[in-house]
Amino acid sequence: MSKIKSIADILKVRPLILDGATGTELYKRGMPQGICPEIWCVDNPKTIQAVHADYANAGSDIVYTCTFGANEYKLRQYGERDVYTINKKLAAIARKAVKDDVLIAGDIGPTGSSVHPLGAADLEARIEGFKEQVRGLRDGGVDLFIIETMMDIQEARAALIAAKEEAPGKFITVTMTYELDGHTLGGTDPVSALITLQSLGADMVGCNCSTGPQNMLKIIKQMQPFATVPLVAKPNAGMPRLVKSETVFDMDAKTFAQFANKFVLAGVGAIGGCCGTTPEHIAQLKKKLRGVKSVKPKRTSISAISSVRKTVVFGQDKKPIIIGECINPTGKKALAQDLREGKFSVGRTLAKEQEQNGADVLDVNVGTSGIDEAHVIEKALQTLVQATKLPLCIDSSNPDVIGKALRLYPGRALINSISDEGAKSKRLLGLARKYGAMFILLPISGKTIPKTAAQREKIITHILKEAKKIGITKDDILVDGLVLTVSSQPNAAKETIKTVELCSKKLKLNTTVGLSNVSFGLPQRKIINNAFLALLAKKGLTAAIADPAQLNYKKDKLALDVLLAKDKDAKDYVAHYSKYKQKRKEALPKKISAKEQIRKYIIEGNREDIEIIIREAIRAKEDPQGLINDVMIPAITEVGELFDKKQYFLPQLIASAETMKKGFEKLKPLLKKKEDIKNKIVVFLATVKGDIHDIGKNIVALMLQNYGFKVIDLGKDVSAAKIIREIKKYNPAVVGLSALMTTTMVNMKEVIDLAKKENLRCKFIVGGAVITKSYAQSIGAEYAKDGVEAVRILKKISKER
Ligand code: B1M
Repeated sequence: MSKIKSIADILKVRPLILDGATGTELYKRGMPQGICPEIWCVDNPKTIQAVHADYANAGSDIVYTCTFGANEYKLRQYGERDVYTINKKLAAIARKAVKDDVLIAGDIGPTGSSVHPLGAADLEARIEGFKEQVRGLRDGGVDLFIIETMMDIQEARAALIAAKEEAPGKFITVTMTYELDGHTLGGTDPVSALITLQSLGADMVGCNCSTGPQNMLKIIKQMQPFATVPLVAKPNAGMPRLVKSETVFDMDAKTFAQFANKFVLAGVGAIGGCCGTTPEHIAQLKKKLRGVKSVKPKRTSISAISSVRKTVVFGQDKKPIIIGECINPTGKKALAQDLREGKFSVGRTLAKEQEQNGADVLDVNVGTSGIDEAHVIEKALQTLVQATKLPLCIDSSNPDVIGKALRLYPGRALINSISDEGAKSKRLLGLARKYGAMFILLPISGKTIPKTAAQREKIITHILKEAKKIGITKDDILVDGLVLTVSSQPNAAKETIKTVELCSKKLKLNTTVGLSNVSFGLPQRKIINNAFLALLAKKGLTAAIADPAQLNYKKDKLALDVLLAKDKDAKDYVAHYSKYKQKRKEALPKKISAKEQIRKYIIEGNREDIEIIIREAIRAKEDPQGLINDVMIPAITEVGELFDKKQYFLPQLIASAETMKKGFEKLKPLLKKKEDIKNKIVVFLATVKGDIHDIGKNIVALMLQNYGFKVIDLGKDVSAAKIIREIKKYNPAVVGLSALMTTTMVNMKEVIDLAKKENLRCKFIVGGAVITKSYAQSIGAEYAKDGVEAVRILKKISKER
């Protein structure tokens, strides 16, 4: 019996026990601080072997290889490039450390930077990077893979794709790490992460690190109703506490193990410990779980799609899901023109409008003449994953475009559509299976459009059979009811209604329709469309592809729910309509000023259009400095507030910062020199160690330059040692330090203390959002609230010299 079978077999009977923390155990046993743990373990195999063996003896069914940071990005920081060999050796070390009945999991951790389209790192490069690690682990003899502590859903997908492609058939587990607010740093909620990862082929999904068992249990409970795979929990030994600048986790083993049964009842098939846990924690877990049976996932399939930040569940017992149809260049000149120019601004606006108008999912079709569709879909996805929360439906007649989009899309997408077209259908079904996408089944065979529901049934059954052969379930499909035009074919609507009824009642399949076709050629199409939707909804329609702005349905539904006492205390109705006026205003904006547009673009993170609108503002004689001070800085501050309120997450913050930078670069040459001071003193500027915020520092630098000061910008994340080295070299009169975080402001003191120790005579000015005058005084520096004040202080210093 293969080991992979045995994992699945054990899971049917009882929960698996994972290991506990590795890092803390290694430090306890003599690993020095500040080195690369993976390289150290290769050089000191006995220590890591003892850790593995202790966990196995304590009761772990699975131990993790010590390869959490053994990826090319992290190893490179320690000058090591042979990723394959390090992983292979560490896998072999783990294998040797434990008996044969203990499984070895090849551990893959995050690299520390987010992946396109959520971050800057290229997806294919990241997949290749992980593949190197997978090859090493596979050849070193691991039984399964564990992708853990992921913060960016796209990086988790990259690692999962790498493991699936490089080690097909191996059991793969993926665990993400969640903040206390229940989201990953990238803003993904547990259900969306689960839907995305289980459909992409993870055999177990869950969470590790970040929280103690109590909070993690809440996350697992959210996932359980949607899980088709067993869940995994690897919590820390309680919440971290800072004791004398050291992080301590102090939940004792017995208290920790009290949670074991609760986790199992919540669907956990594998449980272990993360930071701060020890072999004793594992031994206590083992004791608690003796004789405990596993709880099977409640379902084997699910009709749900996901984006980075939202899941949409389809079901015949629910109101129809609205798939917004407007991102389609057919008949939309502005969108087609935009796509030809390599832009996606119109698409962004259409996405936002449809979301405001009540769409649940967005259909994305970028097929038009004169473009490379595969290239354009990438641009569209990049914009849409930032601009909207809604999951996407990839709409193209070209399988290459669909393949590219499914690989890149950081969620579970819906494909529009697959019909009976021989080799093409086969290829599309294969893509749906590989990337775990749902798809719309279009009951058309070849070029013939079947007129009757009975003819359509034959095609549906045939495609269904083909799909089933490769492991696709009924729940992965929405059947298109095929809407033809009633003005030319009087029975068309009746046959669609019959098809929908047949699917929902007899075949037990989800359905959708391209609603507006029905009214083609008739006046007041909206009336026909809405009436048709109401008829279809009664027959169990699951979804409708439509322009949400043209639908009364959603509004009628809200009213009906109040009248039929389905909306308790009219909560949904009030929530929707109390915001309604404001929403309409936003949806149909009057022509807004360039200044207001700049603000909007920074808040939206619209990198593509910021330069154009800044050009427009300058043409309208706006003052460049005023644009920075009165529009752009308040806008990015507003972004910070949204981030604070958890309405924005890191990807949105990054997009806004990049937009701000792009706009700032455009304005920079236009800022007028204010005056030339004869005694041009030299000023250093730097953002301190650990802090990468540099927008404010760059603005201060520009202001100082415009007043004639000679500025040497040392950059961001600059260590105290480097600043001191540079001071010694260039002897500046003033050193300006910037810090934006409470955690990094303390590093200003380090620089000033070091300068004093070295008897350096320069003066210090400090600034940044978290800095106060009293803090500046307490560390022996002058405080500047902003660039203007920095100029004033420097003028004073110049005069004194
Ligand atoms: Co982040 N960030 N960020 N961020 N970010 C803040 C600072 C934060 C307040 C957001 C929030 O939670 N509300 C918060 C810090 C919380 C705290 O400690 N109090 C925060 C966090 C937590 C983080 C991360 C940890 C997020 C994460 O990963 N979980 C991460 C940190 C990474 C790191 O540094 N190690 C992070 C990352 C980022 C981005 C990379 C996405 C991006 C920075 C891009 C870049 O700078 N290249 C970013 C941004 C844009 C912000 C906000 C939204 C805006 C900062 C900004 O540019 N403001 C910010 C929220 C906020 O401040 N409201 C936030 C506009 C700028 C003109 O103002 O820099 O204050 P400011 O500069 C002013 C004055 O302060 C002064 O003059 C400038 C002009 O008026 N000034 C000086 C500044 N330096 C001076 C020096 C002087 C004199 C005056 O003399 C030398």
